[in-house]
Amino acid sequence: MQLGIVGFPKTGKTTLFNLLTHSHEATDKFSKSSEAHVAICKVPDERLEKLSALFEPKKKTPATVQFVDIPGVTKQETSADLNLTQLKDVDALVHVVRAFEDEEIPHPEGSVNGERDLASLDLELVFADLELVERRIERLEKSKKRGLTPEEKHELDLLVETITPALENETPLRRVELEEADEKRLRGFQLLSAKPLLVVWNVGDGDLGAAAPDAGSDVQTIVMSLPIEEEISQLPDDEQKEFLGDLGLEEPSLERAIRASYELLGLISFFTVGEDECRAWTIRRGTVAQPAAGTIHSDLERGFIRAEVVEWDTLLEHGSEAKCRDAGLLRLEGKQYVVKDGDVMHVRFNV
Ligand SMILES: Nc1nc2c(ncn2[C@@H]2O[C@H](COP(=O)(O)OP(=O)(O)O)[C@@H](O)[C@H]2O)c(=O)[nH]1
Ligand SMILES: [Mg+2]
Repeated sequence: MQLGIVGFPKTGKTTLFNLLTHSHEATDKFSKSSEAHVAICKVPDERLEKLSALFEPKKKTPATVQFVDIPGVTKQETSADLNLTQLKDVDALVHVVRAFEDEEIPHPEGSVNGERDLASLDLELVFADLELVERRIERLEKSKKRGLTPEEKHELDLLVETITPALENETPLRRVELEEADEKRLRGFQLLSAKPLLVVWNVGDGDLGAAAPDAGSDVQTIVMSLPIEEEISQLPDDEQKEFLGDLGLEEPSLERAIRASYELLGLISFFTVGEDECRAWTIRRGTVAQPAAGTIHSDLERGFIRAEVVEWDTLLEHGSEAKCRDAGLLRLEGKQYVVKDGDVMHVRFNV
């Protein structure tokens, strides 16, 4: 699963990308890089830390997500240049908005105004979608001569009656409520304004307490200062705590942003534990036990018999799976069990 980091030039996208993925791509005051970067980010998870402290495994493996650092959007470009291909392929967007003042770093619009930038990126996404939708409508209209399939008819109605008016009204599609069948129909188009959105509001270091703007109930917003996050990440653990305390923060905002990204993608984690490895596995919320077992290994899915399941904190409290079993707290679940965030699973299988 991939998140695309988007925004105007010099808002801190590459800085954020480097922090998230421990990369060292060049950030720049003046020049503009046109290359996209892709890298993996470990998802911090206190539950995995605590389980690992109990089992002391040889290996500890966190969940990961991928981030793509997409070169900045510039206003002069038409929407066709909005790195569409790169944007289309990501599952969600992280919009880095510049809210920090710094005379040394020019802003393409000549002034710092986060609300304006927030709205104008949304508009770029909407225009790009409108273009795509119009092309699709044209094609379907042409096909009318040969006769449309019922599915094509549904699609045309949806595009003409619901989607086009919303986009013409400058409403991002993530804000439009659709029935599930229609949502599925749209998914194939990978429309940009329909993708889940996280806003990173990059403030000056004195403004950490500032309220983020209301970007709409459909959008999550995290206020942070990237230079401060950089500083935090370079400190040893104990000093980190103290520094965070001084700033009035409970944890690095970066960690909150990663978890928010994971949630944005609709992902949850279940765990496997043991002396060899404690590991977080990623599934979509709502996944049942058999395919969930398949993320560990295809044999486990194919030969699935049942799963022994216990919540991570129950396991921690009782100290071992055996003790949970004795206490009647280890549940036997079948193929159709909907796996929950934080479940520890042991899959019984036979191939
Ligand atoms: N003063 C200040 N400078 C920042 C902040 N965030 C990023 N920068 C600087 O802005 C410049 C552009 O950052 P970069 O991450 O390359 O932006 P991108 O063009 O969006 O990828 C770099 O010189 C960064 O060090 C910030 O919060 N405050
Ligand atoms: Mg960059």
